[in-house]
Amino acid sequence: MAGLGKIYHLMQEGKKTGQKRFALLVDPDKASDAQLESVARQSESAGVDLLFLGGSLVLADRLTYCLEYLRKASSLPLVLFPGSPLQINHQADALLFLSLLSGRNPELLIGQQVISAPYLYHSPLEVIGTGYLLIDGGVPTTVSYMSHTNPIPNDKPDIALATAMAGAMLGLHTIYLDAGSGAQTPVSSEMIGRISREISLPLLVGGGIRTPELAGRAANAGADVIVVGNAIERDTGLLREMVAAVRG
Ligand code: 1GP
Repeated sequence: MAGLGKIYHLMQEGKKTGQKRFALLVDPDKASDAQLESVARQSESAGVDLLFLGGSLVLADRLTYCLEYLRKASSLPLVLFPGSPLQINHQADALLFLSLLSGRNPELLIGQQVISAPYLYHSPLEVIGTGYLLIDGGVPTTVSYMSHTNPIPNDKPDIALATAMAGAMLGLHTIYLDAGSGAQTPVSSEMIGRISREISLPLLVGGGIRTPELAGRAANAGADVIVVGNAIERDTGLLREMVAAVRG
């Protein structure tokens, strides 16, 4: 097993020192060549720390292409955020090994992980065990539909906290609160704060973070890694301001 490495340490060190990390999510389905080019060109100078790749439903077979493109054009770490085992690819640097702890669908709690484990166990990828919590973002999201699970209500931080505690005691390495791509309402500051104060694992937060203000709010509330997809897909020009807001 490759074990944890520099990507996890970046997150862990951020949690310890309060230095926030910004992850830009690239959806391989939607990223045109022009977008990949602009992501590669702007991300490093804007201060992006990590490039995440993946989606809860991928229709086109473009993951390898996107990885190869970004590998050549950027020196940022490439992290898979897979919606299914079909999105495992050894050309990335790391993979978030997700267990959908907020749901009660055994396939996504452990079934898919068992299927992909023998392949991942001997791979060079840094595999980061991640407790994945889907939070209600005000609109039905692809991930909620595809996973056959109900998200945790946004105004029930206690449920999210108890779930994150279970993840921590099960030995996972990070907790990811996701309101889902295109969420109307991002994860509440109260929920982020509760978990960040109680749980010593790096906390990733994403979904519906469309403005620099919302990004700054998530960071101030206690998110260690702020994940943004849609907003930058629509307007790469926002990148610099978003990262600056996260850095505070
Ligand atoms: C990653 O699903 C999010 O956690 C990304 O959400 O596309 O709404 O930024 P957005």
